[in-house]
Amino acid sequence: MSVLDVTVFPHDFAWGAATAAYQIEGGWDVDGRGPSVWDTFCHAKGGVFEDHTGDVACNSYQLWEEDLKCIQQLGLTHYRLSISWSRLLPDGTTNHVNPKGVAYYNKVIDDLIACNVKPMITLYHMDLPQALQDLGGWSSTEIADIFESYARFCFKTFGDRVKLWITLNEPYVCAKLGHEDGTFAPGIKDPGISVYLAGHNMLRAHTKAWHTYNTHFRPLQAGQVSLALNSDWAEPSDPGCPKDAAATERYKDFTLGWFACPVFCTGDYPESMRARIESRSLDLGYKQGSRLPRFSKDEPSPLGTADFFALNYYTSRKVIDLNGGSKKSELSFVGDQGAEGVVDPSWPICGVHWLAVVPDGLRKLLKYIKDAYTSLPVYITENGFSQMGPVQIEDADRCRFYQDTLQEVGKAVSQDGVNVKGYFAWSLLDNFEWSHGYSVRFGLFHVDFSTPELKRTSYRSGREYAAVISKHRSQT
Ligand code: GBH
Repeated sequence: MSVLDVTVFPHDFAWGAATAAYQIEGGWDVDGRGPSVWDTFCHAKGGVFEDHTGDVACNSYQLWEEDLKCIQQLGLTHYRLSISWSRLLPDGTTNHVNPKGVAYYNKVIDDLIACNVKPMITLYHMDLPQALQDLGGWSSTEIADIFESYARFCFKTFGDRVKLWITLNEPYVCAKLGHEDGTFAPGIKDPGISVYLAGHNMLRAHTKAWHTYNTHFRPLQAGQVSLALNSDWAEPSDPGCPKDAAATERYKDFTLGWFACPVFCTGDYPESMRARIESRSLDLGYKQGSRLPRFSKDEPSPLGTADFFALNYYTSRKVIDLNGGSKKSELSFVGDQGAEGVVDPSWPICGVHWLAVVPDGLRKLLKYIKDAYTSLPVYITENGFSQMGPVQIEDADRCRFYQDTLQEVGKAVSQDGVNVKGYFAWSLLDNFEWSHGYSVRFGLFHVDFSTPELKRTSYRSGREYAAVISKHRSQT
């Protein structure tokens, strides 16, 4: 990556890599861990490629020190990991704390700090304790207070050392894939209804956790809290077609705006979501009021409950208007959105089918976030490139991808004036890629899943990322 100009990045730029508990830890039933919805989803079979599970994954529960070596080889300044809620609190509530879970995350955090690496901790990355799913999960009103207690416990236990917190990872994915499409745990297929309820309760949960931090912990701990939002960049399929242009705005509202508008703009969902969902509920004869819940005046507003913007960006889409199509009469999220995102045939696909490589989409999205939502600092909390099929340790395509992407981030900083504070590559390691199991590899380090040692080996992209970081750190 020699051509990348690292001088455009601020001196205190966070150079990171990210992982998530269920995708790497394994140890699913050891040392008092309770099951999560992903254990249930995988063990039920049929939902994941070749019935792979996260039972062992990278075994980071036992091999943490191997992960730490990878982190050190990269020279990361920051490492983003998530806590397995049910490892810490086996039934999801603070009635039962698992001391071995506390000890594990204490060791991880202490080791990182001893190596001069700052932890960024995600409280929730898709793995709801099964005991809470049994009570209704994200569809239940009570979940917000239960999440708040969990967050409070984490702030109290780890917040003396952890200064960057993400409450929820990708509420869009959890709500839509988990409660509308049923392709992610908990595997609920309830089109057009549960998706909005789950999203709403996630926003309520995030809001309560942020307020708890703000009131009770920030004065002493002085950290920052946000939630990580995923979004594609989107442009009209036919730029001259007003219907596609309007569909593109709806696509952005239903993806990013759904969560960004309540938190960063108005305290409520985007106007386009309210209008569409309400009028379509009427048209389709849905009788139980609006499917899009309202924020209660008796609870704190989501507005202002983020100290920075955390963005997960992977890909871009061209958007076509769907209003005339078959979705018109269908009660569903996509029907409500009235728009469909498609891959431009000129974009290369890297590995997994949905990942069209569009590095300049990230620059455009960063500018859009600054113009439409907030001038708060932005952390890119995930971005990456996958491989499928035969392993290529000399992953030239991924090297080019990181070089191009970092160049675009540099332009967002130096030319568009976006206050980007950090970049986290997804992922530190090859890991359990949800419904694709181990068939899709996102790591900077290869993991040999065929032997129990689960040996980690740097890809060439890992070595090149390390070189970029070292060059930047030596200049500042
Ligand atoms: C992230 O989601 C996750 O946070 C992370 O855990 C994951 O490993 C990583 O991406 C790589 O996938 O199959 O057509 O329904 C990224 C956002 C949104 C991308 C849902 C895949 C599914 C497209 N994801 N999308 S499809």
